[in-house]
This record gives sequence, structure tokens and C-alpha cells, in this order.
Amino acid sequence: MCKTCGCSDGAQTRITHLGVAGSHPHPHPHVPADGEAHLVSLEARILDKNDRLAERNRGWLAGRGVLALNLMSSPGAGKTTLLEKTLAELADEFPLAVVEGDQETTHDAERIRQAGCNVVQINTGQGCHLEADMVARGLQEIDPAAGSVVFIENVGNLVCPALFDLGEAARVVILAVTEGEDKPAKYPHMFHGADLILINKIDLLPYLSFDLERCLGYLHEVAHHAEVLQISAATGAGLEPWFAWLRAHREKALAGS
Ligand SMILES: Nc1nc2c(ncn2[C@@H]2O[C@H](COP(=O)(O)OP(=O)(O)OP(=O)(O)O)[C@@H](O)[C@H]2O)c(=O)[nH]1
Ligand SMILES: [Mg+2]
Repeated sequence: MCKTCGCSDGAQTRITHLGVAGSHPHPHPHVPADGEAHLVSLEARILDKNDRLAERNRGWLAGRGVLALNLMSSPGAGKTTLLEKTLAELADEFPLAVVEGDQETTHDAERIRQAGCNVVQINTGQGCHLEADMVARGLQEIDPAAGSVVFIENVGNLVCPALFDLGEAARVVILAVTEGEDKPAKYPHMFHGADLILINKIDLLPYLSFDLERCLGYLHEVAHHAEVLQISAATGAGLEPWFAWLRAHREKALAGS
């Protein structure tokens, strides 16, 4: 069980026995285990508190006219590489800052600092996701000016970060083609909450059996309001629409303050 978020309390676990080809085993009904109700209420309290702090972050950011984005993906899907490319493109247009979330190390923050950007690293230790109070502390450190864009790179994980509102204006989810086309179907909560989905590493498509059409089909089923862009953070292919999306959302944040 994840001690930080209680994400694996078992309350919604479903067990389906497919058997071997040709057999027809009966599905198991879910039998509540002792202590389940307690864990569910604990999880609800943690999420309630987080939501209140996230709303406080959202108000603080809106008052300043700062656009904050929550970047989420599996480990290694390309979040930091995308940020490096984005900083290189947009640093001359408006102030940019990054809140880096990782369990350990300052590797990603070093990469962002090398790119010339204001950056704070949050190490979560055993934690598998960022929470609103951590981001509040990061924002205080960064002290972003009006018209800034703050990228929050969440801990690499397609599960728990989806549960925790950070006060962001939008959620950007990156899916690398090296992960397989079925990830939206297997981890629907992450994709369901996304405002923008970036299918990354498309430069590798010729070498993979990734079925792009099937992936788009899964996304259509679970991610109802998200825009989907295909990019290569490594080569820069497809990044212009991402930059345009950022410029437009920053204008909106500034106009609303
Ligand atoms: N071929 C290819 N490689 C990429 C692309 N984007 C990122 N990579 C590589 O993928 C690896 C992981 O990239 P990162 O940017 O560190 O990924 P991340 O999502 O920040 O990883 P964590 O912070 O550890 O979760 C690195 O070796 C990158 O060079 C891409 O578009 N194409
Ligand atoms: Mg990273």
C-alpha cells in the first residue's frame, strides 16, 4: 500500500479470472476486507485537505496572473526534455520557472538550471506524487512575476499524481510511444483528467510496433476534453502547436488577473 496517499486501499479492487483459452471461470465478487472503511475515510480526508490547499494555490496564482501547469507522465516519458526545449524557445518572450518533483536527486533541477531557468526541486522521499502544500512552498521560493509560466514537473507516475490537484490551471500529460499504445486504457484516470496530451518520442515510431490509431482510439474513449498533439521533444518535431498552446493559455491567465 502507498503510505503517502493510501492509493491502494483495496476498496475498488476488481479481480477477474480469465482462465486458460477455452475455459469459462466465474468472476469473483468483491469482498470488503477488515479496515477498508477506515482506509477509505483516511484517504478522503487527505484528499479533502489537499483540495483546499490547491484552491488556495489557484487563487494565489490567478491573483498574480501566473499560469501554472501540472506536467505528468510515466518515468522517462520526456517531461524534462520537453521543458528544456520549451525554455530554449520561450525564455525571451516571458518569465518562466519550474518546480521539479522527484523522489530523490536534483538531476532534473540541475538540467533546468543549466537551461538558464529559475527552478526549485522538491524531493518527496517515499512519496509517489506532488501535493498542493509542497507546491505552495515551491511557489513561495520562486515568487513568480505577473505573466510568468510555472511548469510543475510531477513525480514520474501514471497513477497517484492524477488524484492530487496542485492548483494548476491545466494538466498536461505526456505519453511516450515507447510505453505502448494501451496506456490510456490501462491508466484511464490520468488521461481522463488531462487538458492536453502530448504523444512524445514520435521520432522512434519507425522502430516500434506502436499502433498510433489504436492509441488515439483509447484516448478518445477516456480523455474527453483533452487536445492531443504528437511531438518529439528530442528532435523538436511538432512543438510549434505546443508553444502556441502555451502562449494562448498564458494570455488567458494574465487577462484574468
Ligand atoms: N528518441 C527520443 N528520446 C527522447 C525524447 N524525449 C525524451 N527522450 C529521452 O528519454 C529519456 C528520458 O527523458 P526525460 O526528459 O529525462 O524524461 P522525464 O519524463 O523527465 O523522466 P523522469 O523525470 O525521470 O520521470 C532521456 O534519455 C531523453 O533523452 C524524444 O522525443 N525522442
Ligand atoms: Mg524529469
